[in-house]
Amino acid sequence: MKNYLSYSKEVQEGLEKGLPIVALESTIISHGMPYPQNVETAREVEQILRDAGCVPATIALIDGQIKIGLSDEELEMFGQAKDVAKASRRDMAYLLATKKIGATTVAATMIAAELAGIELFVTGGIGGVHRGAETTMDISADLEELSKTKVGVVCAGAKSILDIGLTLEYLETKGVPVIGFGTDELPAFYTRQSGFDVNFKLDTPEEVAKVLRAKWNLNLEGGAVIANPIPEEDALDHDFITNIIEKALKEAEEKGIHGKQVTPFLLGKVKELTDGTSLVANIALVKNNAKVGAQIAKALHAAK
Ligand code: PSU
Ligand code: MN
Repeated sequence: MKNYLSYSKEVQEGLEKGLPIVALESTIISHGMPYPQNVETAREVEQILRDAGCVPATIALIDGQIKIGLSDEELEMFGQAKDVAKASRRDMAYLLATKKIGATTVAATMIAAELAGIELFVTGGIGGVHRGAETTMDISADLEELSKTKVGVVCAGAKSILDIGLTLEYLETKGVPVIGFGTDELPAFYTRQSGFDVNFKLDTPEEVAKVLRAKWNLNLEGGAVIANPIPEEDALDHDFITNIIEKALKEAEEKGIHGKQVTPFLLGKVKELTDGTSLVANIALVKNNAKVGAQIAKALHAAK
């Protein structure tokens, strides 16, 4: 195992000093946002974590290695390169064995984080059950991973490009707790409301850390979704974004987009149709998640 893991200098030093480490994904950089905002956001999110006393570990696959922490040049490369594979659980072995470059999804980042002993991961949105999954069977591998890999995932809820109700049903079946950070209602990424309840509302990082610790002390495998709503001032209008998402979904269907292209296509389309306002909201919510995630990581670390 150790043969595949390669730590950045910063993460290595953080481990030696006993600092809390926070995992970050690279698919959001390579496939979730356009250049140069992707790299700018990645850098800012890392800095938010450092300023809060944590060590950022952006995870990616390079040259047969699972990188735990990227250099600035590597971040830039993931932001610019066009040939980066989107790497989920099923892609990892192939990409490592053939030494190709892979940007890790939520699922693959969780796997890498667990291997590296990192308990908390901050991102924007998780994958879920897609609308129409009853015929397409398009269900993100992120959900399965949440059921078996011991990492807490801070996100801004589930986007309504997904079927949020079915996503919650799937998570329930798989035993994955969905925690609302300061909210009873699951946020829907660009908006604070989804019309669906979370399982548990918790108001402080310490409470979240206690629940995660209890889960893992019980040897219950898997992680948890910690849903943190987008700040009020950055949220998009519900009807506006719903309308746009409908258009994006329709276009994806007409074009026959399927498999791993679905989520990147929809994100890109939504950005285009909103004239970039969805990107501004996306950046704001990821940074907000980093602020909350840093506090949870510290509380988890203190309670170890
Ligand atoms: N949602 C976002 N931005 C993203 C993703 C999801 O708002 O970048 C990425 C994450 O890496 C997530 C992946 O793990 O898309 C899910 O892809 P799929 O639906 O193909 O499993
Ligand atoms: Mn899919």
